[in-house]
Amino acid sequence: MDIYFAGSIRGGRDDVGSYSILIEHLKQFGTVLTEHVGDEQLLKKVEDDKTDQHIHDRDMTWLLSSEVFIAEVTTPSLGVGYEIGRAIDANKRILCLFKKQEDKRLSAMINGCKEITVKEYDTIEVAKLIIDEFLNSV
Ligand code: 6IA
Repeated sequence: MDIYFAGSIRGGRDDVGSYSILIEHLKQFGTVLTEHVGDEQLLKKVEDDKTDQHIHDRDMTWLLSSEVFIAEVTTPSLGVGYEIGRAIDANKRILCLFKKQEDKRLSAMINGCKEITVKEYDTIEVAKLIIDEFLNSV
């Protein structure tokens, strides 16, 4: 199974540790096409040879070819929001994971969209269980 995992990059890397753990967990179900999202060094790696257009077009090819789309949406990201919209258009199965916090609420445009399975989690172990349940039902 090809899995597209989305998480904030230029939107902020506060949750990169969670992305990395979730990507490792996802690997038992198939191929994660976007492993770089969990790379703590990504922003230090200057992708000099790659223009933003190259990144966009490459990611869209991966997204459209994937079987499931999973996003960690706690850190708001324009790119992740855009990818979710494209995944809906492409009729992908979509899971969005949001870490419960007192001072933050998920966008109504994600939380209120019936094409998306939105799940809140408190610990990373709970997030893994949510993923297991979602992927076992695909
Ligand atoms: O707006 P954001 O940068 O937060 O968008 C993050 C989302 O867009 C991720 O889910 C990725 O799938 C995709 N994305 C954005 N930038 C990149 C990237 N390099 N490489 C791969 N996917 C990306 C950006 C250049 C990097 C050196 C900063």
